[in-house]
Amino acid sequence: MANYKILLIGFIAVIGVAGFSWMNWQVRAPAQIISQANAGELVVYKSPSCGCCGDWVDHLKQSGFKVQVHDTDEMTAVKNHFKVPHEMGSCHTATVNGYVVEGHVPANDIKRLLSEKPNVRGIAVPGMPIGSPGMEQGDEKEAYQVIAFGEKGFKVFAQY
Ligand SMILES: [Cu+2]
Repeated sequence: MANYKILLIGFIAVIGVAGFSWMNWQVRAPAQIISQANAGELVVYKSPSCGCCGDWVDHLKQSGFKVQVHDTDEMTAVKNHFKVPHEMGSCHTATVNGYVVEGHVPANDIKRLLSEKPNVRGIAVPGMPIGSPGMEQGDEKEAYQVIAFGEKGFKVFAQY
């Protein structure tokens, strides 16, 4: 009889631990993707198959930025984690010094963001405008804006 009780308690314990681990995994899944960054370093999250994202990373490196690249299929989770407004969405998401940088933002605007330090969550180039860094297609150039976003809403940061 005593043996059954021990078995039963053991069984319940195993189920409990498994259940807790599963819940924990569910909650922590997006956070496990998120990486720590050094000061001034850009941490870029992109899907492994995104070509224009890689071209944007090259643009940043050529502009003197240190870049850490993370390939992930969980871009929706990443954008939710960094509270990127839906209408600001693009292909890749990056962070630098606590700011969010969404989409094909020119390196000079990131430098300006870091020197002016405005009270915003981040800056974005919504969509994927042709002619923005990483989206070059010959001489073709679409007009686009860099938008600052945060608690106070949206503001045009730069215009091209
Ligand atoms: Cu892109």
